[in-house]
Amino acid sequence: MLIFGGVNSWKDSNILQREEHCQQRERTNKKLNLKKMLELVFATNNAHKLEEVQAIVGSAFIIKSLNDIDCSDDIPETGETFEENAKQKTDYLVNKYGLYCFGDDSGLEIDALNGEPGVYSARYSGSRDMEKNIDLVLQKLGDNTNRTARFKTVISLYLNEQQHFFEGSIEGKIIEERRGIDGFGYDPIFIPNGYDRTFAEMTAAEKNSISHRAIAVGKLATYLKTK
Ligand code: ITT
Repeated sequence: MLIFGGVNSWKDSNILQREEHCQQRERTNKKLNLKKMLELVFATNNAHKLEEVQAIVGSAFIIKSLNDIDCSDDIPETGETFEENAKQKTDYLVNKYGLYCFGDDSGLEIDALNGEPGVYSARYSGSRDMEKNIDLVLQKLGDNTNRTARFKTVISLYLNEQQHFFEGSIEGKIIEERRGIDGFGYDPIFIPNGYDRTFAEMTAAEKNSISHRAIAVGKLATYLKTK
């Protein structure tokens, strides 16, 4: 009986050890699950924007693209403001996939064109062809000496059943001819105040340190770090 008792005690301590291992694994899994909450889907099909945002947010957060979740839908953007459009993007992902996510809407507002192209920036000329969109802006501005403009971004975040907005903008001016080959969109014709180079003449790091998106994403990242 003593021997059996001894074996049983040995078995008991083994079971206790295994239980301790299981609890340890559960604690680790819980930590990993908490980390998983920092995986967010960015509702965009624009690879440049995804790169810019990942560079600004850094490695503390895992940003997944629509591609990563096999979403090839053309998410509607029918709002009249950047805020409405950004929210439309996150609403779409929340309703269809139930995912924590963020989406942005950005664009260029030119004072002499009454805020155009604004929410129509991506398809100002009727197509996504940026050569045509820039041509149209330059043609509409003509030799108007009022060249003031700004890029704006509004980010909609859906996290923990709550909706948040983060905004960023950068003032500048529209020049008469394209300059530079980096960046995307209207970068070749936009010079931010305090600089003498267009966004397209800056390195990605330079643009990311001052851009409308950098400001909005910076606010998003600061908020996420509190989570
Ligand atoms: P998604 O909707 O898929 O995210 P998009 O290209 O439509 O990609 P936005 O709605 O945010 O991107 O921006 C609309 C347009 O505004 C974009 O296509 C560009 O032409 C212009 N734009 C936005 N951010 C810009 C930037 O940093 N530099 C130059 N142009 C920009």
